[in-house]
Formats: sequence, structure tokens, C-alpha cells
Amino acid sequence: MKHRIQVSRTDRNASLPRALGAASLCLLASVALTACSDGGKKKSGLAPVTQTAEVEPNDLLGSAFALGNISRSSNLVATGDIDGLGADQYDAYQLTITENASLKLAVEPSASNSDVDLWVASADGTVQMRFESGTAGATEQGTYAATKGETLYVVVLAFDADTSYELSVAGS
Ligand SMILES: [Ca+2]
Ligand SMILES: [Ca+2]
Repeated sequence: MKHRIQVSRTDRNASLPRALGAASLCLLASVALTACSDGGKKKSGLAPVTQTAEVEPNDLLGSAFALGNISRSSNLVATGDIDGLGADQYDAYQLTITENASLKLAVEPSASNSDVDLWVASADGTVQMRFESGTAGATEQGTYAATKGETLYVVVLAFDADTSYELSVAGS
């Protein structure tokens, strides 16, 4: 029996219980977008963006989509779809932290009437941070100080209206 994340949308103080039974985590082949070149020389300063797309089911922390190893030089974008009222209420992503890093996290909805939220949970399912301005169409973003060896979960959810979105994770 699968357990959905037992969090009422009106109960912001609840934690996300970690699903028992570790589901195998599949790492998708990512498409690396190389940095623009300039006269044959790569521009420095910006890490190449690695772009990937969510794979369902990812509604539980135990079945979170693995974004893989995250370091200070990571620059990832994951694209997905989330329902405001439908069946796809949570998109969970797992991050494996390989060095101490400041993570800039952001989720940008494509639908101007969709209020997306971004939660950060630790390995035991405790919600550590919530980025939720409550504004439809707004990008939710914030920073999280990640520790080497830590497993993190980033959860995207939405209110009222379905939307596609871009989730970005940038280390520094
Ligand atoms: Ca989804
Ligand atoms: Ca989902």
C-alpha cells in the first residue's frame, strides 16, 4: 500500500512523513546545455545548466525524482507539471549534497493564475523551509544552507490552478 504525503494544505505545521520502503531511484540521463562559447573560448563564471524533466510518480519522498549530486558548482533546471486540485499534488525531488553549499532554489510557474509553493525537507521528512508568498504566478525562491552528506528533498506544490513550472537549483 502506498502512502501519500499526509499533509493537509491548510496545516502548514505538519511534517512530511518519509515513505517506508526505499523505492529505487532512477537517475535520468540529463541533457547538458553547454555554456555559450565566445571566439572559441568558453565564458567563465557561469556553470553550465543541466536540464531535466520530472518523472512521475514522484508524490512521495520515497519515490522522489533524483536530481543527483549537488555541489557548489551545480546549476540544474527541472521542468514539471503540478495540479492545483487534481491528482498530481506533489512533485518531490531528491538532492544528494556532496559539499557544503548555499543553494538558491526557485520554482517559476508558467500559469499566471497558479500559486506554487516550494518546500525543503530533510531526509526524515521534516520540513525545514517553506517558500510560499501566496501570490499567483509568482516565482517562489529562497536559499538553503546545505551540508555535505545531507539528503534533501524539494517539494513543489500548487494551489487552485494547474501549471507547468521550472524548478532551479543553483549552488554556490
Ligand atoms: Ca508532476
Ligand atoms: Ca507528482
